[in-house]
Amino acid sequence: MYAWAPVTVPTLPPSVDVPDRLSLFDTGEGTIVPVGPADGAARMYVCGITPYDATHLGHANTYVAFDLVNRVWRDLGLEVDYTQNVTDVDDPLLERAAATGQEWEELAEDQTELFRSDMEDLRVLPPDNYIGAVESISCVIKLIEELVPGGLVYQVDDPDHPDWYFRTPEAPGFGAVSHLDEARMIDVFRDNGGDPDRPGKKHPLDALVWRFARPGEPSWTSSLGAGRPGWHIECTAISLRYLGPDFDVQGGGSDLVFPHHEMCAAEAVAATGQPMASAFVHSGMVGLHGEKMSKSKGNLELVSRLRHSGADPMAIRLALLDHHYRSDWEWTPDQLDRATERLQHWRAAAHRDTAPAADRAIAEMRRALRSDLDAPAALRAVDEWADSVAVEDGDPEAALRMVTAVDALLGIRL
Ligand code: 5CA
Ligand code: ZN
Repeated sequence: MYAWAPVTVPTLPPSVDVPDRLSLFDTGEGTIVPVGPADGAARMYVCGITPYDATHLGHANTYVAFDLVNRVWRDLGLEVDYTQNVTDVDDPLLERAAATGQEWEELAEDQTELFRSDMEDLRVLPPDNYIGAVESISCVIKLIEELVPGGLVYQVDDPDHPDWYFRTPEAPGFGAVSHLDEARMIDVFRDNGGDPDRPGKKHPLDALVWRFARPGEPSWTSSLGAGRPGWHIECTAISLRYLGPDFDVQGGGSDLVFPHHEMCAAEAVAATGQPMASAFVHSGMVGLHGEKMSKSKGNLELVSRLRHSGADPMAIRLALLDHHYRSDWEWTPDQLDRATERLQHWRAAAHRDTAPAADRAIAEMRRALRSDLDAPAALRAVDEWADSVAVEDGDPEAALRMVTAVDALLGIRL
């Protein structure tokens, strides 16, 4: 499917004394590691939305975090090959459509369109491949078919619905993303759309890969029977098809560490003999009223609602960037007020005729972002520069250099 409008990223002159690679926290390794190649193209997959409700600030925070990864890589001179999926057929979407009487395809299309406009407002760079589950059905079927001869997928012992399952715990390295013990995995799986207690499965952690058609549900014919894909295999198939194995970053919010990313990783290694990705990177959870912001609970603040109430999208983006990407935090409206003031302060400084040299601040921004995406420290470097503009004169070009750097590295238009 089409993504959203491209965003131009200006190029900056190099800085001295800054790291020459991006490092991020890899959930699997439990430590900060260099990510992406030294040159050439970096490959990133980020788990996309399930389009049954509008983009909330939690989603926005996750996509803005990975947008910084994209921008830092580009600033390092790398090409970026970025794929994101849209889970445009899955249980929650079908349930919402059934509850509201809307066609599921129409619900998915409407919400995906709203997501695109939210991403455009926030100046998030579009993925190179924006891929729906529905348009990937043949790719999913092919991947499952490839797993059949090795006995890694089987049909559950249920004559009415002999759904196909993947033998997740058989995959080499299973557990290396989340490091949970089996009892905990089973509990988390149960709470996150899994079915560990289903009779007829060979192991509680086996993952549904092809669900036989049920009355009233959409289905596609295949050698496996008429049905639709399970969730994890969707991202495995799409990432393998568009990025190949062992890509640089598999990303998403920390709610996806287990089961989703662990199970995708297991399917990919079983299918290819290679790891799915070199690093598994997770953004923190944004909460509202003491709980994780979520469509299912309905405790949301929407990007589109803030926009309609007059918020500058750059202030929304700045409010998100003021939190380190790995921290869990709560949204409160005063954060938008603070970000709006900060933006005004930066804009006032950027539009002066002369300004103090920007090179030190730009180097500091790069240093902060390349070191596990420390966006709050990068923002502080811009604050200091903007503060100094009030007291120091200097170079007529400096303000323009800062505007360009804030655009390229932070995606904020001044
Ligand atoms: N379609 C699947 C991924 S394949 C899915 O999880 N969709 S989602 O719409 O529920 O979430 C979309 C993205 O936003 C995921 O990367 C998820 O980890 C992230 N996300 C969801 N809720 C939050 C939250 N409260 N804070 C931060 N990120 C969140
Ligand atoms: Zn996914």
